[in-house]
Amino acid sequence: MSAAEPITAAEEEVVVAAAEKEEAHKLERKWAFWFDNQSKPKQGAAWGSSLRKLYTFDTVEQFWCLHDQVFKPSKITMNADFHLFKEGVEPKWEDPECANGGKWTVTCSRKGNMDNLWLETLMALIGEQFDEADDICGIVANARSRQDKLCLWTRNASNEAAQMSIGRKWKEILNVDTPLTYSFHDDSKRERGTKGNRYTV
Ligand code: MGP
Repeated sequence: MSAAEPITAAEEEVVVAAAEKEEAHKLERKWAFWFDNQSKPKQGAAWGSSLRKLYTFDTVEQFWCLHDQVFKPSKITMNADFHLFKEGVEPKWEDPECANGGKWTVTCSRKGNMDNLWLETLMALIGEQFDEADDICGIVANARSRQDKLCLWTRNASNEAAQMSIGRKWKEILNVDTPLTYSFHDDSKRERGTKGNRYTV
């Protein structure tokens, strides 16, 4: 290509790709958005049969694009869940990374603060703001008639010091006055609706 000639479409593509590559801000790790629409469960369907991984990303730019266009928990239907999990970890108790874990829960409202608390948490996760980041699996937004909530899943429930550090940090990030409670997945497995709160911040 000489300076006098106009750039071809193919050349333009190469230039744009190079520019995008240069500008993209790589995250510390790869993340995935998931969605589970349980608003119309099929009779007899096992839990998780409607759980889907939607997108993975590893740059700041991809994150904002996905967040702006798709992922606002206030928009999801009753009984649906949104998730942001580390790539390679499935948002279920059965995943080996989650099997011995548990979750911190904060109550919120789709009509009120849910989108804001969700976004603050997402930025803290992808920005690696938690000291115990390796102990975190991901976050779930649950739209529920009795109470919307966000749950931060962690890996090693019995490590109280790690969970307390994560819980305190999350509360600071969320900037809420309500208590955050921690439950073990093992307790949730045993009986539906059992709160079994083990830690509180
Ligand atoms: P939920 O969706 O996490 O909470 O679990 P919800 O709807 O607020 O209800 P509560 O139990 O906290 O009051 C609802 C139910 O879905 C559980 O009781 C399980 O039966 C099932 N379930 C939820 N999760 C996250 C899993 C999972 O990871 N694996 C399996 N096998 N079942 C799950």
